[in-house]
Amino acid sequence: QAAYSGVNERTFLAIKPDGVQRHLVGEIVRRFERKGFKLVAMKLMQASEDLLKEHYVEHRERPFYMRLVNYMSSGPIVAMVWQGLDVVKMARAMIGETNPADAKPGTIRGDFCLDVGKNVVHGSDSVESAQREIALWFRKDEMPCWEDSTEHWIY
Ligand code: ABT
Ligand code: MG
Repeated sequence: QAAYSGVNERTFLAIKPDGVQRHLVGEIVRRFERKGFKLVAMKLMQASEDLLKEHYVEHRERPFYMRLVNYMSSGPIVAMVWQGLDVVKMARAMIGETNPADAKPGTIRGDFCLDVGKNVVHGSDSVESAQREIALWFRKDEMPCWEDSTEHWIY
């Protein structure tokens, strides 16, 4: 797995089943596009229980682990990879706090949800998590190469 940094930093984002059901896909994708990040990969998929258990392996001892896996497998997810300067940290800032009650207005969770157990979107919490999650969710041939011609206006 290549190490990405600087303007090539990558993160894994996912629109959770509630986000898809509530027709928030366009709204969420739009925010990351307008910010200036580059879309590297995207697929609508039904995640398997095994994949979700692995994705949330850090929480396996927590009481909410199986509820979380069930929720995440309750409908299709939009799995995505986005790229750009500090994208891991900036995407987390755009997503907002885990608990929507603490998420500031203007963030995705601050604007679109109420419940910590249905918080619309996932973002990797570190560059290391991002690398692990991208490798878990995407094959290399699902990330086509393309030049973003606006990049010289962004950096
Ligand atoms: P994710 O982006 O889904 O990983 O959320 P985030 O990193 O903001 O928060 P963490 B701590 O990783 O929570 C993962 C999911 O677990 C849910 N959760 C968390 C609970 O339901 N109860 C809790 O007490 C905690 C700490 C919220 C997250 N997913 N959802 N929805
Ligand atoms: Mg997390």
